[in-house]
Amino acid sequence: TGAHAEVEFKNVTFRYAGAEKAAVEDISFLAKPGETTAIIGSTGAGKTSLVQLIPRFYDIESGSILVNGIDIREMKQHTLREKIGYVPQKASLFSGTIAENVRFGAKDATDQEVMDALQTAQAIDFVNEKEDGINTYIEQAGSNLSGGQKQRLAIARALVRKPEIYIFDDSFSALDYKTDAKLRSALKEETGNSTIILVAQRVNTVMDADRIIVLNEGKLAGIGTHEELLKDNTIYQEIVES
Ligand code: DUT
Ligand code: MG
Repeated sequence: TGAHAEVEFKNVTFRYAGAEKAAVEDISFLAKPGETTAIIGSTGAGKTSLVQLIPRFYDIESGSILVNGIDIREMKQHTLREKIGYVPQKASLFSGTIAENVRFGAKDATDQEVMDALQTAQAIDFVNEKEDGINTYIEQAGSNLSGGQKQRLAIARALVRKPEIYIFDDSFSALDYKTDAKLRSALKEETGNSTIILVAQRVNTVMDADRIIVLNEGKLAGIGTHEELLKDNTIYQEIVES
């Protein structure tokens, strides 16, 4: 039910201007609505580069990226980006209240919608502990918040937009294991038929994903569930053991 967006990569290769080596090389996969597609790989593997191709921050060199079967190069940028809730690896908050920061994702969101997004993002408890709640002022773009608190506000900012596609680039890395698990389970419950694309470096964060894409030096080293990859993917096994 509702709007949904399937994301398909078909033999996608991407190179930064002037770079000798492709950052993303011949990648194909399908991310389905209502499911979580995780991307794991060591630092520099190309995870951020790959997900930034979806909102078309960069154009690819060859292959194609399709959203609901339509090549994103044939879509209006506005139409494409409206579908996407992108939480960048370095979440940036601005000096202003918590509510203003969350509402940055959707200007006309009501206080209740802001609260609901904070609830799903597992941020409501620390926000409520503050005297001014969602009207608490964020100093100097976040100097009075922890890294994990900032990440959760950035996640709430994406949630309040109710996009068809969520992209979380390492957005759980500063969270403890318990909060990480609670957040992922709340996301599953609250995001309905949206497509979730989740980048991570630790196995715990990707274990329950419907499919895990293993990236290694820009190339696809495997796709499967945790159990499947654990059985026969040496790169994944190395990540698990590290
Ligand atoms: N790269 C550039 N220019 C950029 C960004 C990255 O040349 O503006 C290179 C560095 C690296 C490759 O692209 O060799 C992939 O980088 P990316 O940031 O995509 O890797 P990651 O998997 O997201 O690494 P991390 O886990 O450290 O975020
Ligand atoms: Mg990255």
